Amino acid sequence: MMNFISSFSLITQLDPTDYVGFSFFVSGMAMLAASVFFFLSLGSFEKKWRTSILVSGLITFIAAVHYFYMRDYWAEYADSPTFFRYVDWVLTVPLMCVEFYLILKVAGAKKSLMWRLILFSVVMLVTGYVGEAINRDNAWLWGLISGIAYFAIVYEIWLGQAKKLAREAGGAVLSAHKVLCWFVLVGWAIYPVGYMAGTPGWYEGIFGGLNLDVIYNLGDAVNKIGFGLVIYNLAIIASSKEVV
Ligand SMILES: *C/C=C(C)/C=C/C=C(C)/C=C/C1=C(C)CCCC1(C)C
Repeated sequence: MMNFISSFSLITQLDPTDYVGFSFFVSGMAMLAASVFFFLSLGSFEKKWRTSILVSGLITFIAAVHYFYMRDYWAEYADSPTFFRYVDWVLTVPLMCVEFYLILKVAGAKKSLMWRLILFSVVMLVTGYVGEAINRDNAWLWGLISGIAYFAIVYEIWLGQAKKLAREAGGAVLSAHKVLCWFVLVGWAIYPVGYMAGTPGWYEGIFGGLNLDVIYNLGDAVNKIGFGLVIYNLAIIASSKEVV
């Protein structure tokens, strides 16, 4: 009977022992819950913080929608949904760059800072996609270029203009900026590990035993929800003081 039903059903069954599929499932649910949380909290903040919270919710919501699709893709084909993974990232990572700009606006951040971060992030992702999907034989080289763009982002926020603005803003903005910087340096470093686990190269012996999708799914949940919560916390503190 079960087989009869599943042969006609529109969705493929996710095997409960399939831990990769499970990580897609859990990550998607966590991201959906976070979106509901951010959207419903919108009313409790002063106007100037609402855009930041809205963007936090959009980041997790865009990811959740992609995760539901990627979960089914995995269940159906037992293959990495590489294309949709990168579509998700190319929408959400620039939005994370926008978050830096939004919180630093109080110190006079210019749009050029935002566009610079977005440009670096797009270079990082496009070259990563080429290495993973198009030119896998040279994955190490594309990964290296991608890594340089990643470090350009790290430099900009840790030591560059963004850091200077955060220092000028001081207080809760500076603290939030610091935590976001750690997310980018440590949390985002999860991704190159996933990349090395899933592409051919000299590093295969080191990371080859790990599963690319599990690592990416973990990274997304930690970073997207974590980023949102840092912004949420900042908005709470700033709204209650009515200054900053
Ligand atoms: C929500 C999604 C996020 C925060 C995705 C971040 C992705 C990265 C930081 C990816 C970085 C990569 C490298 C630094 C080198 C290898 C290729 C990538 C694209 C995996």
